[in-house]
Amino acid sequence: MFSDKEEFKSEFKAQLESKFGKTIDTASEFDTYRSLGALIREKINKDWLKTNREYKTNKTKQVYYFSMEFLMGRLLGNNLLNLDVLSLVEEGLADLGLSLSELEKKESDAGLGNGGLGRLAACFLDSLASLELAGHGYGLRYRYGMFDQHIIDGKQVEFPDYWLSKEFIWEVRRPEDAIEVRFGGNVSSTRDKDGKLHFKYENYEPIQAVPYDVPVVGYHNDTVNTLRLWSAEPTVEDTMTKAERQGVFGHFLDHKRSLESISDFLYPDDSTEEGKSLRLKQEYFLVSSGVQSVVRSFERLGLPWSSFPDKVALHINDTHPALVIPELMRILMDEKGIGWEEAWEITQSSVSYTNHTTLSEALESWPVGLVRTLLPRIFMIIDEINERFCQGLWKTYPGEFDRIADLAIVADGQVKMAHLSIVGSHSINGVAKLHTDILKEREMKRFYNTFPERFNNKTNGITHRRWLMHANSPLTSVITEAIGGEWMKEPKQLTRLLDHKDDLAFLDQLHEIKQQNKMDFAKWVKNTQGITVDPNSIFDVHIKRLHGYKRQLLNALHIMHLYNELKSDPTLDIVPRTFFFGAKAAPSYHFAKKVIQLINRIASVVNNDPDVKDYIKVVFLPNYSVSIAEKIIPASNVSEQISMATKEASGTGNMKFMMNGALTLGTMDGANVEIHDLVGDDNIYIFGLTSDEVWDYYRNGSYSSRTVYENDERVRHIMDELIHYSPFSKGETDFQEIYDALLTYNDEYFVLKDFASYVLAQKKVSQDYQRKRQWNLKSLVNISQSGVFSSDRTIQEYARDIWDIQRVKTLK
Ligand code: NBG
Repeated sequence: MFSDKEEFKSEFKAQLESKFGKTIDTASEFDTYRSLGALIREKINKDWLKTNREYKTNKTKQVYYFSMEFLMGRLLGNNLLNLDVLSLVEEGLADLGLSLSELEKKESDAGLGNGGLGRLAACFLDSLASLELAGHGYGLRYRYGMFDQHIIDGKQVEFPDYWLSKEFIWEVRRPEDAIEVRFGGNVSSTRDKDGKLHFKYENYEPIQAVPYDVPVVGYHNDTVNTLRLWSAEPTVEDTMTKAERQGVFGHFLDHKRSLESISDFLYPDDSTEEGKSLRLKQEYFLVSSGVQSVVRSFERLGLPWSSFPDKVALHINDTHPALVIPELMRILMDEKGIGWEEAWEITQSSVSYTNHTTLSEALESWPVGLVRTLLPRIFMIIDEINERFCQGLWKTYPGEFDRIADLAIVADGQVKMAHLSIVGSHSINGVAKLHTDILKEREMKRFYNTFPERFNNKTNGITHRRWLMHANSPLTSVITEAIGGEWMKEPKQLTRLLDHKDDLAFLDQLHEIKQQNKMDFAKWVKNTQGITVDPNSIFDVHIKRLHGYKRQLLNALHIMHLYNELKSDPTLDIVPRTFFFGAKAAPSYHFAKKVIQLINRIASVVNNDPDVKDYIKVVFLPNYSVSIAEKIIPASNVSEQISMATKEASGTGNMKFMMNGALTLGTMDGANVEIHDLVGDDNIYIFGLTSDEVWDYYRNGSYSSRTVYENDERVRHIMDELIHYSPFSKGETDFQEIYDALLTYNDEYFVLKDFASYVLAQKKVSQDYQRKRQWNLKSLVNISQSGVFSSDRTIQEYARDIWDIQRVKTLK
């Protein structure tokens, strides 16, 4: 790429002059960032071309990962790392008086996702390219990403995130590959002389899908895959006819705006389905442009249709892109003249589906009327899939009306997207062992009994390149000094760190790195929030979307309890702690916003009370994002993973913390169960109801939060503080809603039930933290076991079991 630092420097300066007409002295930071980006892009382009050529020449099977979300974060640093020029560039820039980390900040944090699901998609892309696998992402190029969160008067206020206002240097617009997507209209049918039905789609509204391609660079190989993001634009013909017909330019502008709105906003909600027709439009827009473009590429190979599944895998990330199934059927039948049975065989063998949640409110279903109006031909196909599926069931289970009604894709006036996804794909996977078991034994039991061979588990993972090597380079160096560098390509080798468990000097080094990371983070908190935090206190971190089941509230109530304890006994011996929170609430999720308000209220009380402020501190970090995660995780001691058991499908934050040496305080939920299995009881803090206990309570309906309130004086105290006069309520009714959710409505997420065991677990954390050496050993055990959670392992499993693809070596 660059033979040495000097070559980089001269190419960089030349770039700055030729592209931007600037010199180092006259360029703004943004100019320097752009020209560095442009230079790196030029280098990437060569490998990008080569990779694509190679895939074409060898007719390599391609995976297309369809996802409504890709939470990419910033790309510059990671690209430099993967290209093996990170330190060279860093040093070269330093020679020129520039700081790479400052330039990195100039890049917008691409927030095209809500949380775990979108970040998983981003980690998967990194692993696909790094493992030399031909896998690409298909998503939407939202003009506005995840909203920008501000805290004003202690409450969340949302601002639009216009991330494209700064040029996104990595994307390439490809108008030559644009695709027409059609909405509305009607379908007529005619029979030919052989009696075969032909469908004609008429009076539809056409919209152009224009792809913007983003290169995805593999780690120290020459593979560059593609993230293709589609943007909605009016078609030229449509624009002309509308403008002519209406004769009014103003109308045309309205029309243009309404078409473009399809790719305007990311829906900022990962838990409830808002049932908006715009969202359905977005989903079909992604699916139709994506599948059409995949079919186009396949046709260029000149192979028979029957080999489509040998060359193409279409993966749907949750049910949002489930319309891939009827869309592929439509193209194969209506455009390519293939009969139903063959088209179905091709579709089912190509499509696979990942389920990411069992929360019933997140299961997508669309009113039949809406689907029929917006996508008339697609609806006909879904209806036929449903008919045929139900007839098949009737043969296997004659007379079992209930079972068939339960499994149907179209029922009660709704199209059930999970059912469509299961019926139309050859593989259905959950994202952690417990989650997959819950799918098989409970949520999707009847489907599992019908198609047991389709169900499988793929425990999530995270890319260790971004989350350890890039986010925590001091730790990376120390690990490499101790065990050599093979772990970077083969993260399971991290287990070799266990050979150093008795090496006191090594344990001290781990400690020093953590301390330094904490100091750096404390500085950042001071600069950005104006809050002074003590790096010697325990950094206890709860970062994730705000949702009832994730129980930020349990953490908050515990802090109120600590405060009460300290106030009643100022001599209490307590290990100083800083509680950090980062969380966005969906704008329409009222309760979640109340919890944010409560956390901010607690922060203002605790941080300003001279009796307690040296012992506990609470920091709410506004606008939590991938970039903030990269800063705080390496500085964390305690990782809060305290969802109510059965509710968190996997969690992936838990894996990032563990890999950076933080200890998990968590319930036996999601992938925490697997973390616990790996590190053992001594190296994790488990508390709370287990999933079986939760099911038991559900079954016998015997949970009463009121009883907990009556029997636990601590709980009573806190609850009363929420609504009666106290420093937290300030005599207002702000938190009545929280009180009611917990007591009047019997505490849906068992917060009060798990309170006592959470307090105990937190005590144990404090005690153990004081024994520095043991704590560092626990930290080491966590790092050593984290290799399993590299997304490389996850992607290898998908490649082998679901997609049936092999490594391709990109030729030099
Ligand atoms: C989320 C789950 C997480 C899981 C991620 C990635 C959705 C719908 N689900 O537990 O809540 O880690 O998916 O699989 O966003």
